[in-house]
Amino acid sequence: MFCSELDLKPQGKLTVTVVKASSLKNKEMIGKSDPYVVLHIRPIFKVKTKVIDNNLNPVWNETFELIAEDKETQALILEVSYSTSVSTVVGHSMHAFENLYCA
Ligand SMILES: [Ca+2]
Repeated sequence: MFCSELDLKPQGKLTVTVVKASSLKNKEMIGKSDPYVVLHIRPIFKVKTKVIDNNLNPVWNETFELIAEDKETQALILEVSYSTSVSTVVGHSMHAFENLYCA
């Protein structure tokens, strides 16, 4: 039987607050890098914070709600990127749901 990813039924809603990052590496020759965070559980539902210009210790304090369909196999992915002409991911982290409070 064919079962596509789209058939997954939501199991829970995850509220994530992206607070801040610190001591990011500067990648710009002039000025400082402009970081933002992209987060997702499934790659087709990505959300992102606003870009904070010229700050290597950015504070976002932005809250997102993400839907999790399968807490056994899915995880929360967070990626810090810099806003440039070329997209560069400078760091990412993955959080298995057993380590998170899932409402
Ligand atoms: Ca900049």
